Amino acid sequence: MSPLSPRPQRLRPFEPAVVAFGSNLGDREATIRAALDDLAATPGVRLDAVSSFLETTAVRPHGIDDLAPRYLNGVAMISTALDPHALLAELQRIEDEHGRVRRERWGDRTLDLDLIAMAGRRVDDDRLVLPHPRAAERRFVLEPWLEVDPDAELPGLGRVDALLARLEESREGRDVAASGREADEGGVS
Ligand code: A4P
Ligand code: MG
Repeated sequence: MSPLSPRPQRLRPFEPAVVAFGSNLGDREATIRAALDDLAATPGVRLDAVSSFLETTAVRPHGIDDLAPRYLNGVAMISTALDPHALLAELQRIEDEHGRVRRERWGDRTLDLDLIAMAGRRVDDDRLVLPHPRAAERRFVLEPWLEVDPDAELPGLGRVDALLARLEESREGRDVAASGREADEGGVS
């Protein structure tokens, strides 16, 4: 006997997640806009809000690099029925489709999509660390996140407004110590 209706499925509830985006090669704004469209079109993903795009100085493993192409950075709030690893795989697929080449750590890129947090989940394995281990130190993540969610919290680390204030304080301290060196827009890494 053939079933009259589709087989029953257990549907996963949608969970909120935060995706940070960055680009410092090519037509940065066009790439980010196309990537956000791709994200919104991904099955199991809803795009809820997008921050404005910030222009920031590149952060390299050795520090701020004023000579590197500048980034456009921002944050997208999504809801997703995907599990964290499946979502990461979709983010990496979108990066690849927009010409992302992985040559060096923190190297220039057409598109970077990082999963910053997903509800209160903690993950720590070879492929994924959640919350993103460097998010709390990066102004280019915290500032746009706060813009779209003034009550945002980084699981285990506290409110994003407090983390951003702490970052600004330490930055001011560093700027005084460096006696007038221009402030970094890219945060500390
Ligand atoms: N991975 C683990 N956890 C995560 C996560 N939560 N989200 C793994 C995304 N990926 C995660 O990433 C390397 C590996 O991290 C992935 O294979 C994934 O399994 P990648 O995107 O290939 O390389 P990456 O981005 O160069 O490395 P990394 O260490 O993730 O760098 P970040 O922290 O993303 O920093 N300066 C400015 N101004 N703006 C920027 O956006 N971005 C970076 C990259 C450096 N400097 C920047 C900016
Ligand atoms: Mg990345």
